[in-house]
Amino acid sequence: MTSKLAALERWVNEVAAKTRPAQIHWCDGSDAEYRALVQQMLQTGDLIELNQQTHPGCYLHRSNPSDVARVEHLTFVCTEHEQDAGPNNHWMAPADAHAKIDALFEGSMEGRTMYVIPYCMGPIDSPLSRCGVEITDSPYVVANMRTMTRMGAEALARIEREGLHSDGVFVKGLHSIGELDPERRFIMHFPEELSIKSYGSGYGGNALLGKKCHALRIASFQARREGWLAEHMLIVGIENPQGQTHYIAAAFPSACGKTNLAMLIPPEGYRKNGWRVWTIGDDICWMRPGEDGRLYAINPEAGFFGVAPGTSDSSNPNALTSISRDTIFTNVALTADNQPWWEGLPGTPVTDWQGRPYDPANGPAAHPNSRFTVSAKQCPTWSSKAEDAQGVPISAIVFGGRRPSLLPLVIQAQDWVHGVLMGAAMGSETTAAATGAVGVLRRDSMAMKPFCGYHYGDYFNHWLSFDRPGAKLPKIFHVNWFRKGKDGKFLWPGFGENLRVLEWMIARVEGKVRGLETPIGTLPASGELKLDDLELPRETLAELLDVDHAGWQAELHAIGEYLESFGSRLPSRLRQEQQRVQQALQLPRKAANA
Ligand code: GTP
Ligand code: SPV
Ligand code: MN
Repeated sequence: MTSKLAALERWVNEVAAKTRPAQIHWCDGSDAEYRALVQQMLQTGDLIELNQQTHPGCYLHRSNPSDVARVEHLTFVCTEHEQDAGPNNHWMAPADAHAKIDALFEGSMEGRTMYVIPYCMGPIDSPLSRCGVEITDSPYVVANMRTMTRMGAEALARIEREGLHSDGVFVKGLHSIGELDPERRFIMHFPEELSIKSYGSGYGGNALLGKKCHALRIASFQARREGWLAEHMLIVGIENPQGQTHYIAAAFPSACGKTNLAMLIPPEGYRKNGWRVWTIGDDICWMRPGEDGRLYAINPEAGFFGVAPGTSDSSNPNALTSISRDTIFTNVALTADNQPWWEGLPGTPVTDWQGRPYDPANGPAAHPNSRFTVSAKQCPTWSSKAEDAQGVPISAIVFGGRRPSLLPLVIQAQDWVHGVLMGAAMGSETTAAATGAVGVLRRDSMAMKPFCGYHYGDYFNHWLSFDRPGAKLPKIFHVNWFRKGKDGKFLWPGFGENLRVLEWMIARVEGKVRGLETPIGTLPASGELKLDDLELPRETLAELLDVDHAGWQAELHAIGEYLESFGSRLPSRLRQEQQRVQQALQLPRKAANA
């Protein structure tokens, strides 16, 4: 198979001339193709068969130990003008970037197969979806892209249809694992050309180009031009006992709880009363205003590339059920009978993620950023609305991060502008999802620090622009599941219990509870959070909902300094909002939460 689309055919030929593969394979996305790829990877050792009795269709991939996470310091946004990439991105001039990475691609596929992967991000028939083609020399990437996107013949047909009768564009992504040498590794984005070049890594977001590279960095750039939003958000549907469903989109930084919230299982009392939770997406959300003024969202992905450690029957049974068959595991440990294992599961590891006999002296058995790749359809709470071409209407947008102190369990923004400030001000402790130090507090506006494909100042402005006549915007909230007590333990039980907080948000959206107004936003008033059957001491709740004025004054000051780092592109409306909250904090305190 080749393509009817001359532009695609030409690009594939150009890449082949440079990389000189032994052969070219156009991926059709069929089962037969997947089976053949798996067989081949079992032979080369790229995949290891897991216990087929307990885990049918499951395989383990061990990546190079120097290639286990995204590499932000090697990730570049290459716009014509440096200013357009912003201080939030590493920048290189497009000509220099092309020259640098093209030199690496020279002959890089010699002796290998070059795979051409047409894919669609979002339902094939959705006007919100966008297509791309990834060229790669990694069969592991092909197998993962097949699960994570709508890949193959149908996507190619859409690309050809769009290309033939308009100036329909597809995103061009070129990837080679190269030598897997960290010294010869770059992830380059050319948003103005709608193209990506990635060399030297075979891992997750560095290599599955449909995910962070396309669906966030390139898409955020496209979205700004076209009037929509591409966000690092889960999408979840909360159905109340009356059968009404509210859809919530939530932005948490990497490894801060998106997959878990998207697959939440209600506490027992809620289940008995008829509450249900529906999963639409766990990582990426594309939203645009519909004719009725509401924001409609799709999940551009078709699968989950989820964090394995911590996934257990008590934290996330839906994920555990999803990954009991037909799953690719990356960098997990093994038990004596060849089952996948990670910290948080029962049982005992005997082989660590690098294939060595397990020895606690070498650190955790599973890599902290070990992952599973699984089709979303295998999730017991997968919503049929996830395939809806129009998307789902969003009632609430939630921001949140790992904040051991200060940030209360939940706050509601007083309006859209205040909500944009809350998102812009987000901070979180870093995690193992990217290389570098873990547990360091950094600002991560809208959880997009590693993923916004343009200047954050312009991005904040784009967010503000949705507040216009006729818009029926979602309410905006900020949550913190990670507040710690003096003993260093989490104060809030989290996971399924988070539904209690979502219920309060929905009550606010529906105007059913009054809340308690404070200078930093609206918090649950006494008795509004339903805590039945939860043994949460009164003092703990008080601590979770406390507003420490002195601490917040310092926080607002730090937020102000952070915003100034975006210089003249910082919308003045956002600066004014920061000043408004800062001044509100200086007024004498109103009556405290009784
Ligand atoms: P990416 O896929 O990297 O974008 O991560 P994610 O945001 O989907 O994070 P995920 O849901 O995989 O959670 C990451 C880690 O946070 C896991 O170790 C979870 O156990 C932990 N976690 C998730 N939700 C909660 C919560 O409500 N409370 C606490 N304490 N930990 C949580
Ligand atoms: C993240 O780091 O936010 C992930 C994993 O979802 S990766 O696909 O590697 O970006
Ligand atoms: Mn993510």
